Amino acid sequence: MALNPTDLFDIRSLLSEEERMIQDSVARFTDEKVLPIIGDCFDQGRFPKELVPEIAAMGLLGSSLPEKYGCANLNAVSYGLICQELERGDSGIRSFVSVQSSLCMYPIYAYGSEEQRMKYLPGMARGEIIGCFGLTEPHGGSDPANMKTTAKKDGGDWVINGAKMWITNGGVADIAIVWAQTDEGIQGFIVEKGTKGFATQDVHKKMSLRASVTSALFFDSVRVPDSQRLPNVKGLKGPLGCLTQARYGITWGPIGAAIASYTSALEYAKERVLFNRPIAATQAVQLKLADMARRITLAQLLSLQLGRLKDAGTMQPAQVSMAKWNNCRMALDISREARDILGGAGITTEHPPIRHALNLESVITYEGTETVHQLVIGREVTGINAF
Ligand code: TGC
Ligand code: FAD
Repeated sequence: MALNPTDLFDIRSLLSEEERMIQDSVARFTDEKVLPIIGDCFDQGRFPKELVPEIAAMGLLGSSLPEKYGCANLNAVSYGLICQELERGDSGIRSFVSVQSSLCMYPIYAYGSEEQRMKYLPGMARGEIIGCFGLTEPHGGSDPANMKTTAKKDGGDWVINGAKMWITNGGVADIAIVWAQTDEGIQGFIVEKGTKGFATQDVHKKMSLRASVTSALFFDSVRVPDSQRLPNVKGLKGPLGCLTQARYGITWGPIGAAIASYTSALEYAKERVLFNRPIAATQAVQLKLADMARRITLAQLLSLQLGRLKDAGTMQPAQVSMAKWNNCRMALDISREARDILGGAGITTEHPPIRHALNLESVITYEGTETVHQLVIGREVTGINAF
């Protein structure tokens, strides 16, 4: 029996019935709702906000959190499959879900008070409250310990000053999770849209993640009550703990982008006839396609094992770094190579590879650049910090 070209090792057989069902329903959503519009959204630089209610209704926001907060309580592998199928559509759609789930709902759940959880999480699960996560600052995102944004205690309030840069969802968000330096170390604050002194400005001229909103956030003596501070974490481990959640999902997402690019190149190569034969019949093109299939298979196995470790409660941040590095690099290389197989046709958004390749330039940079993750692995294996 012929093997499935996008699942050569029958990795689907390693999934539970429920995991397969979730993957299929998100795949259907991507095929029916995302793919028909996403090329135009990318061309127009438009985030398709109209998809948010359906994404929420499917239980994809905060999907790993408990039902008590209106969430689906799914396991880590299911969250990974959700990311994979959404990013088969576009990295921007997966980014929206990653930020809402892992970077905004997760810190409220993990570090927030019960009042904060009840106030925000059910509305966020319904997609009625959109969040953004402000960690990166204009002077350098790789070294967040060196943050300049401050929060000073003033009576029962906190006064926040500073700026954040490259913030996904910033301009469409109703709340921002903002990380600021305090006298007691880095702490997180929930700042609501409309709070005096809080402004956002969208980034334009992007050549990547064009179907996603990216913004700068400005804080000019923004006053918030202590009840908006996340009470249960202090120090860099707070935001880094959120990044571990989001990076985990990002190990899966690019597999979807790679599958979309590889499938597009495979179909094209079988139909494109040059020198009296389809280019798929040439050794040069077969080598490229075989290499794509090999790298996708390895990435699938890496993320699935990572998910099983996460579900077992034993996943380590360095393992996430290795998978984020490997899978982003794999997807970026494959989407560029797929673009090449399409020749001139590959340069327009009529075909997905160039859109994915451009998006993946962001995905390989955000949530820790490739170099940052390589240095995390270097530190893990040598015991020497080289940052
Ligand atoms: P370091 O000394 O290593 O650690 C400080 C404290 O944090 C703990 N820790 C972690 N905790 C959880 N998860 C992790 N991955 C952790 N890594 C470290 C660590 O144990 C320590 O705790 P404690 O209790 O001892 O204080 O910190 P460092 O300053 O040496 O930094 C290390 C480095 C470079 C790896 C870190 O700064 C880093 O990861 N930099 C990259 C920053 C980054 O990834 N920014 C992403 C911003 S958000 C984003 O891009 C969203 S895009 C989303 C989308 O649109 O989809
Ligand atoms: P820098 O940190 O200035 O890095 C520049 C270069 O230096 C990189 O090549 C890096 O690998 C290299 N480098 C860094 N350290 C070392 C070292 N020790 N040795 C050798 N080389 C090194 N941030 C948020 O907080 N929230 C968001 O929602 C968010 N969304 C984003 C969306 C998009 C589309 C993009 C592009 C970024 C987003 N980011 C977000 C920011 C992202 O996390 C940062 O861009 C990233 O962490 C890198 O920071 P930087 O851009 O300042 O680059």
